[in-house]
Amino acid sequence: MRTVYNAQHVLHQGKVEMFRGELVPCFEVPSRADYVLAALKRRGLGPVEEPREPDLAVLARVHAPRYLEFLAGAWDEWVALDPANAQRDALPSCWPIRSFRHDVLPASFAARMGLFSYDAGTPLTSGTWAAARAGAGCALAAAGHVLRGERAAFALTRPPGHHAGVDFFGGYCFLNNAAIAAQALRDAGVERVAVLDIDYHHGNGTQAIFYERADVQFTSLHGDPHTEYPYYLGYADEQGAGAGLGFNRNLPLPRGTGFERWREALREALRGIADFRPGALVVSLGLDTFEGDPIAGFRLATPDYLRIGEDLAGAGLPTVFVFEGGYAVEAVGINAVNVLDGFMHRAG
Ligand code: SP5
Ligand code: ZN
Repeated sequence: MRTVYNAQHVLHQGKVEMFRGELVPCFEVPSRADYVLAALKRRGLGPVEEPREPDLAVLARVHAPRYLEFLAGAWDEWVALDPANAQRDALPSCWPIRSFRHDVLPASFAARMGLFSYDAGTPLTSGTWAAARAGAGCALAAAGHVLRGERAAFALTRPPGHHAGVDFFGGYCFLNNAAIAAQALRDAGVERVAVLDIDYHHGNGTQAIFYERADVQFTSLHGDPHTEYPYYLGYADEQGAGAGLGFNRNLPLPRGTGFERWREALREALRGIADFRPGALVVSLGLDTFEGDPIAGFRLATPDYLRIGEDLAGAGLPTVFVFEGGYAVEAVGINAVNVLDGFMHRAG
């Protein structure tokens, strides 16, 4: 399997995120991608390439132009507020929730940070835009390989993407790489695309992007939002709306879920995907389902990821894997590569 690697990921290095009233060191660190790359090479999984920069017009197939413009200029605006800001991450602290206006674009940078985000855990840094944009390019290039007939391809990038919506960042995500890949497959003529999200956290951004569409089906296996981040989306009764009714499926599982039960949910998800008869599959590949993950609560073990890859290959679909979460950094590489390795074994 070919890997499209975002060498620019290191440009995004958040220092701190808000947690229980304190700024704590970021969980989403550059070494995550380094561990995956090292494990890929050790396993000899296939060629690793770096893509070219994507056009902004392609990103605008998923994201709002005013959001992309904001991201592109945000760091310069932040530093213009105070030169000392060059040493600090930008974090939002004020949000326009119910009863506030969303149509007005405020002049204040702090106000726009809040307008375009939903949590205080997602620092915007000097290299965030460059890293995120190059990462979207990886997702597009991986989709391109699959369109040209490859069985599967892997977009290895950070920051992750599945929490980012049409016009908001959050959950360590800025551009929704999986959604951008799915839209690229649609734009190239694949009539129906399935997105399967197996990160521990519900893919609220991806769900929201496709919620009213029948051409992209979204299925997610995740920690029950009653207790788990992102809390406000990911419940089983969210089935899509309008033309998209019936094309969204959430399978929340309780904190503490082990592999046997998780795998039953995966198989249930795969049955729903088969019924949709998609031409391609995009997998949001989070590895924070691992028992050793510091911010999540499932109990999957390293060998289980081989079985996941095998089950995914059993769907028989051209597949784009997109790297998402996974914060037990020393295990994230082996676990990710186990999925891909299991997939290729079963795919033959
Ligand atoms: C892509 C992805 O996996 N994003 C996840 C974002 C989660 N951010 C909120 C983290 C809440 C952390 N709770 C920590 C418990 C530590 N003991
Ligand atoms: Zn996650």
